[in-house]
Amino acid sequence: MSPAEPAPLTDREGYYRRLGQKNMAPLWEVMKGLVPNEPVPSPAPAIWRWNDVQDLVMEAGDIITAKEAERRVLVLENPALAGTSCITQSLYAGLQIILPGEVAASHRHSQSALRFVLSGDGAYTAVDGERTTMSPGDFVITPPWTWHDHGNESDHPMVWLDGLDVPLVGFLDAGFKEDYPDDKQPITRPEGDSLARFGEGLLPAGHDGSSNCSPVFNYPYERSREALATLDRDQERDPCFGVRLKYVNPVNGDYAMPTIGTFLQLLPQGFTTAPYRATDATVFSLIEGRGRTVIGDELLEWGARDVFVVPAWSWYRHEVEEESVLFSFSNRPVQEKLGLFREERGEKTS
Ligand code: 1HN
Repeated sequence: MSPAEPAPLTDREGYYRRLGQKNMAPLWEVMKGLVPNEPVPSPAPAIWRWNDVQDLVMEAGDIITAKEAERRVLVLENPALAGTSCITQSLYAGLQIILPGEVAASHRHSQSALRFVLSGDGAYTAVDGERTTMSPGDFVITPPWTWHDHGNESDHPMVWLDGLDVPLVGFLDAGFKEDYPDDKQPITRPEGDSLARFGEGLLPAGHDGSSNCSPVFNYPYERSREALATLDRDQERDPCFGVRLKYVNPVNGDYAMPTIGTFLQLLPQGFTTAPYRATDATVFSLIEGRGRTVIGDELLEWGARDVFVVPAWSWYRHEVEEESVLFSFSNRPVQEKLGLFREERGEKTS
């Protein structure tokens, strides 16, 4: 047999077995899967409609206390990633419910977390010594390794969307967690302190600290909604995004958190976005409006408080029935910093 001829298959199998015994494997059998020509996303498009899940979310309040659960959350698990607690390959999402009088005890972890309030008014999150009272549409962050607890001193349940980089941190084997000795951490600054210091287009004179997380930890919907409405008046709408704003760290203009990028966008009534795809699988949540998103040949109809996910590198467009405001998050900051992020715009279809 000349050296150029491939070995018979049976010989290969025996060879592969002997490789396996030495913890080795032939790259040529797996290389196409390891290095695809373009992303082959494993998550599927999926939607959790508020009307479908609201009763189950409320029922969780009868099933377990916030104290026993530590966090009473229903994980939004991508149907193509069953059993992994992932909504995308790198992100976790869940719906958290906190009932009147409850406290979700203070802890901290390496994972970054965001809340986007869907329903209820008046519960609070405390982050590193300051409380913020939350309302629907508010975007709240919990930077890595900051103490945080939640409480509800209002007289109705509050539900919010949690987004965390749990799968990413797990992949890196870099996660730590610690419980605070008491349920509530001590409050050392008055409510509104960080917004006054950092959230008014001003910085404390002499401020020279820089951090990869925003010192603002609640971006109230009232303000961001008004900004969108003002900008929409001049009708300068991006064909793919309508009017879209990025939540930023006011100290350096970067994303509010290092691993999760967040946006808020307004899509006017009757607007259809131009096709778009990007390497960051994205979770969307509606705070107001009604419409649908077409992802490849899938169609997701959505309304207020629904949550849906668009996989990476999948063409999609939004078609808007009623003026809509969409919150979204993805791992885009990570991809940008690693030089991996790519996006592509298609032709406008209407
Ligand atoms: C967490 O700490 C919270 O603090 C919510 O509210 C959801 C999911 C996984 C891991 C930690 C919270 C979480 C979480």
